[in-house]
Amino acid sequence: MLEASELNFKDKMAENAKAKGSNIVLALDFPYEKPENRGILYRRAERVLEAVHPHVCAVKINHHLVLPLGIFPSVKNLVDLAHDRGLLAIMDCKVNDVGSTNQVIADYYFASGFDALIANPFVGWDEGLQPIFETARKLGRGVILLVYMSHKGAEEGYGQTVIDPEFGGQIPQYLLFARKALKWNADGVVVGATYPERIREVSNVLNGRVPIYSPGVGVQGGDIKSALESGATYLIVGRAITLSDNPAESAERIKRAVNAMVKL
Ligand code: NUP
Repeated sequence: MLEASELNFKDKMAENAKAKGSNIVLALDFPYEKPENRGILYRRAERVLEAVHPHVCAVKINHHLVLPLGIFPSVKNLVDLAHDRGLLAIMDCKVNDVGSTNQVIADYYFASGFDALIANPFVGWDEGLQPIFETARKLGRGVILLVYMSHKGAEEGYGQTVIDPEFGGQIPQYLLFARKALKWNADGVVVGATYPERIREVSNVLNGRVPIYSPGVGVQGGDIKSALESGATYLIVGRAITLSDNPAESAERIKRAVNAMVKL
């Protein structure tokens, strides 16, 4: 039976960022490895997590590790390690299906200890994301919504112009998603650091009530300063740390750069 927690995920993240002096979420991503090299991949992930944990407030795991390693026991062990080192753990599974399937996805990931899941608001509330929001609430876990992704094609979906169902007229899809994040009481939204102007627009809608997680700095071309100045709360950073020759040093350098610009 899963235990409910006192603080909600949003508040836990804010406290953790302050306590760790870092708003960086480590994306624990590595290139493809053949199935027979699963052990090497696991040990590499463990090593990077051990080295980098002093410089980040959370770790984000996705298919890069879940597909080759499986959640039980390997990914769960990494989540336990993250918790032991004082980090929160986010599963970037981009929940995107009908409610009954979303429920099973959430049950497995929450059972393996993840503190929050990332979900795609395109599937809507009724028979979509409602069940996972309800489960997350019961357990004190979080749901973070994709609002504008960091890649080039993001505009084709998140940037579509749609009819505003409440007020009429035209509105970009991502601003409707930002409104949904408020209405659904999401614990965060994802907006790519590669689109600082979108971060600013979303931030104006959210008005500090929902934190913005921003991936895409470094390898994808996003800039730390413009993401932060536009309103990003947390930076999600993967390859600039995980693939560097010295992950701890790279994470520390990014943390220092961030801390010179924002007060946590
Ligand atoms: O819009 C998004 N962009 C993005 O890169 C939403 C995401 N969840 N991500 C994830 O963030 C991506 O899957 C990867 O795990 C991480 C960014 O990694 P990197 O570009 O810093 O290596």
